[in-house]
Amino acid sequence: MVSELVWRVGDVSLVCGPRTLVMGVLNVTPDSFSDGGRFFGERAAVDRAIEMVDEGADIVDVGGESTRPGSDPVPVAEELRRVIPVVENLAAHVAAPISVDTRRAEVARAALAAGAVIVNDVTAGRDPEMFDAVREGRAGYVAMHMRGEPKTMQRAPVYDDVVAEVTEFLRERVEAAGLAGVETDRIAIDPGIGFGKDLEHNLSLLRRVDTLVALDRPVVVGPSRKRFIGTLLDDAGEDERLEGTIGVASWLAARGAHVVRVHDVLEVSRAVRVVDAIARAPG
Ligand code: HH2
Repeated sequence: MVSELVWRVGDVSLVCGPRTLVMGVLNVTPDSFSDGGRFFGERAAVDRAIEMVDEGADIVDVGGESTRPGSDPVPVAEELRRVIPVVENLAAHVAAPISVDTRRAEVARAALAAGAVIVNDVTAGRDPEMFDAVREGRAGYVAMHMRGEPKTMQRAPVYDDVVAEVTEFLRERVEAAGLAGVETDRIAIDPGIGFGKDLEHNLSLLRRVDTLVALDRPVVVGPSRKRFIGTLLDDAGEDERLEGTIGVASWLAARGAHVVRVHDVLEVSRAVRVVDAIARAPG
């Protein structure tokens, strides 16, 4: 059995625990590592979001800036231009809660005003205004761990004890957001698979995901099509990582993670439904 937590996002209460929730990735960027360019047009983005909800997405996560290793930051005006019309359109057409994947408070504020209810922040609040934006917008919040910056984060990252360090970082970020007035039941945590971590770091964090679950906040994990899966599968390309992604999502479902962030919503939803029936039923 997985303990039940309520994650408040806007006026919605997402029940985390009885089943694994699926966050569908919608990158409205020309350059994201696996789906860049595919959903860049507004119509294509809305169609894909509707499809993802039909496929089982509980949350749709819209991102306008790629944070893949080696990527350059996007000017804020460009990020706003990419994200806000899509969020507005989705808020009108999609029943699932909409999340905005941004590290900028300005983008978060505009997206919340346009109808998003979650801010997914890969920097866990490096923008000094971010916690204020989340509090004022009554948003749900994902605080993710990243070592360094996307441009350079994969240059030989070093930890003494990656699980302990990431856990302590996230614990401290929940506390910092709380001190800034963000209610604790609005905050989720994410170990940031692939963000300043090598293969062994990623595997350790996945192996010990129970350490994060023990922090009593919803745990979000984004393994989808990431490089570590390719590395484990004889350098499989991004379009050859579906089975590996399903494997990781199933592991996470069995170990009590609350939300998996994935591109392949249909396949992963179906896999975690089966795992949940085994791992999360009472008795
Ligand atoms: N991973 C990516 C982006 N945002 N957010 C959370 N909370 N957790 C993650 O693991 C995570 C994330 C990177 O993946 P993707 O969005 O597919 O690629 P890109 O950054 O190139 O757009």
